[in-house]
Amino acid sequence: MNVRKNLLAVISLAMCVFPVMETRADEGNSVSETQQQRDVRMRWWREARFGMFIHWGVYSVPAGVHKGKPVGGIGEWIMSKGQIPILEYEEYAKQFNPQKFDAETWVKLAKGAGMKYIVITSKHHDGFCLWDSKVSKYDIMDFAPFKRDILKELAEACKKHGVRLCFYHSIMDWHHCDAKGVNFPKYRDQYMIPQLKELLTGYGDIGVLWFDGEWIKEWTEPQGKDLYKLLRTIKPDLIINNRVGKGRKGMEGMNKSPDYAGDFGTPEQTIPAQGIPGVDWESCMTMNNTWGYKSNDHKWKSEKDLIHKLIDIASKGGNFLLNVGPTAQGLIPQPSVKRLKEIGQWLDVNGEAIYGTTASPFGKPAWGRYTKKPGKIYAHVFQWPEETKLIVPDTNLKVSKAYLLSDKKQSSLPIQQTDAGLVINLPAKAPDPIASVIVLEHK
Ligand code: FHN
Repeated sequence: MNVRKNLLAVISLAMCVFPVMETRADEGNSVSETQQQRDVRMRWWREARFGMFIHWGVYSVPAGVHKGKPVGGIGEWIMSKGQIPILEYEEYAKQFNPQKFDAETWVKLAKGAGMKYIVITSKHHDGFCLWDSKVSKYDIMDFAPFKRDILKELAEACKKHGVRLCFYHSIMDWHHCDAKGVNFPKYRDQYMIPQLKELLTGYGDIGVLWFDGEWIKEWTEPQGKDLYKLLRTIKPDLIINNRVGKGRKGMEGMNKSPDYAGDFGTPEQTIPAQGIPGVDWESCMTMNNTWGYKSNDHKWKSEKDLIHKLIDIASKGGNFLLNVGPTAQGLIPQPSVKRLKEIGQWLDVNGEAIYGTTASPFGKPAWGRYTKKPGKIYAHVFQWPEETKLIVPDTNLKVSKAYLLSDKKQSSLPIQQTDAGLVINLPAKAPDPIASVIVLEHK
């Protein structure tokens, strides 16, 4: 036992003396762009509106249970919440062998759900890397029995199916011995930045780098700004979230300062009541109560709730990043699959009213939400009015035609302009019990 422990200690020590790659966080040139250039860079992301978040790693092995006892909190925090020492946690890494992982199945599931991009945890707080990192032995090729580069396989499947691949990356690292205290700059320059360069240069056309774990005291806004500049210098069209700096708070200030670190705000497990006017933003959310897989978390949000959340977010001008937490075998849990398929069916019919839309021109009506595109307003009706008349209280709107988006023939619904606004006469029954969309064409 002692021999084994000593060996593990040697391996852990070796983790700290990896080849030195001299890169400083502040070596990048400043990134300046016009509003028009920024709009071009952000375009695909703004149009996408819906993406898949994947939290996957070693934590899916214990799946919320350590030494036979359930550990409280979210699954990917088990190392911290369960106070599992590094060497003991590494044992889980050695068991991470997801034989049922099939990148194409995941990508097809995301695509079928109407998701346009995938953000996967390249490295979460536990420090384990899902790709073949040249500066780490604590990765899927060197430390786990699986010996397949998960990110490479996903990159290929995403390319094949036209889904944009993006990487989540944790600045905080519970495994690396330099990631804390005075040695942090060494971890940053010789480990974290070289790893980010690997991710940006070896895995195709990466859409977003999605940072997290930025709250540690070692990480500061100036470092975030420097890192932002460096990454945009390597890949000018890259989109980076606000957690590259300390931007999680005060998101209203984003996009207003030219050198603010980050391109979009990241409300978590919440939808801002009024959106975040003037700021690009994306709400990330779990389908149950955990990000990383937990065998004992069965508190699933309903399909209806998730579809309403997607519409609510789009009506406020945001994106929805909806999470799945695959198992240690590499399977996306069945309750997630079921929900994704149903969302996909709704989007098959109503996607026009979500993708490429912008925020509601008339706030939030009692019966549902609005989204819009040039010349069109989409009324998403959650509660079909019993009197079968829908009132759009904007008397100035010159609507030329109203029809149900689910109606392939686009048969006109009778409309009247009244003092109370535009009245649309609806059929007796809602075409969709979750949300029916009425298109209002206007001048
Ligand atoms: O601590 C993480 C958590 O595990 C999860 O990754 C979420 C996703 O946004 N972010 C952090 C908490 O803000």
